Amino acid sequence: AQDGGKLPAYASWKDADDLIVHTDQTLETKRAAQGDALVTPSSDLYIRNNLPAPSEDIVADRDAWEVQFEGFANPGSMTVGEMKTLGVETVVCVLQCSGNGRAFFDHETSGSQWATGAAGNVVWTGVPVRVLAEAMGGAAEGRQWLTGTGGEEIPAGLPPETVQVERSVPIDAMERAILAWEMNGEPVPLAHGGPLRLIVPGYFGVNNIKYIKRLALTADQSPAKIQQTGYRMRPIGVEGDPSQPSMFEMSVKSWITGPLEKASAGKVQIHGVAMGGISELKTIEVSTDGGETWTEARFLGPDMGPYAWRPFALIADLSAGQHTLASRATAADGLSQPEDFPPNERGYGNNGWRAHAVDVTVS
Ligand code: MSS
Repeated sequence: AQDGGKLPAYASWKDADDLIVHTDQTLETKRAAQGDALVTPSSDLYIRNNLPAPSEDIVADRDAWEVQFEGFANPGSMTVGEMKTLGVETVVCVLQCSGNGRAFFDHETSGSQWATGAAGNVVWTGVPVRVLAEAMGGAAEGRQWLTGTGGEEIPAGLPPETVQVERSVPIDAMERAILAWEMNGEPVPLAHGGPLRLIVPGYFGVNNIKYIKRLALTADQSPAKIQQTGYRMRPIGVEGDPSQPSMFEMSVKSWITGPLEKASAGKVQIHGVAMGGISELKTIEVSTDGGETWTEARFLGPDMGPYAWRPFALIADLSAGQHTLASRATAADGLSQPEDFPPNERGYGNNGWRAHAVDVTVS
């Protein structure tokens, strides 16, 4: 990773000082930059592309972007302009890559070494998928999956299913999914999937298809590699296969964003962000002694809904010396972050509190 490296052209409008450039396709938000922000500014939000981003041409006339709808009683195509007349809803949710926290595993993993910064809290506005489904007469018979297809050009000579970004999620997710044309109050930037993006609140990043060109209710999961064998939770050394859990629902998680290295002895404000995953957040605790003892911290600011993150803070009295600061969130469903999350082949899903702890020198 290059600190403050050069931003790729399609993301040149971002704040280079707040980002780590892993590759042209993977930019991470610095942990300190995440701070105690309620909403992640678009200029700081991470990027993860499986394929090169499409050309800016696709956002020249946003309302003309057309999506193919299949698997409904009355299927067909619709433009963004037409969708805007059907309904609108805003949802705040955490966008987080399946591999966020990968860098904290002890075993070697392929893929970008994300620490905490492949995640952000984002405001999305668009039409609910259930409203679109109603307009098209509901689901055709026997449909089990909501399948979205990305609008990237498939490089010539490659069989589409090997590279196409196409993901299926269980059809129930349709109740809260939206097709979004706005992000943080502005048209969705190309880098984040404009002109139109599928948002599945509570689900890992990979399921939130950018520049969506087809939305289908299907009987089976997509045949794409990214669905069949990719993004599967599997033991180290084991190949991906469809019987393994797919990276769908996110888990409860939190991390401290400051202080990260140094603090002055006395009263110190320890802050960070916490998310419930698929469930609402209940409590957040902080430890200043590496998990021996825990104190309940306070959420800062409003609750922006069950899929949003919440900044938190605790004022602690810290003596000079080394302190290991950790945070542990508990969701309304009763689940808490585990001390350690099991290592797995691709380094997915890490929400272990110990791995996310920070060693701070107090003087
Ligand atoms: N979409 C599309 N179309 N393409 C691609 O590549 N990726 C994924 C999602 N979606 C893609 C899509 C992923 S994988 C992620 S994380 C996300 O997206 C990210 O986002 P942004 O906006 O941040 O870049 Mo992992 O689980």
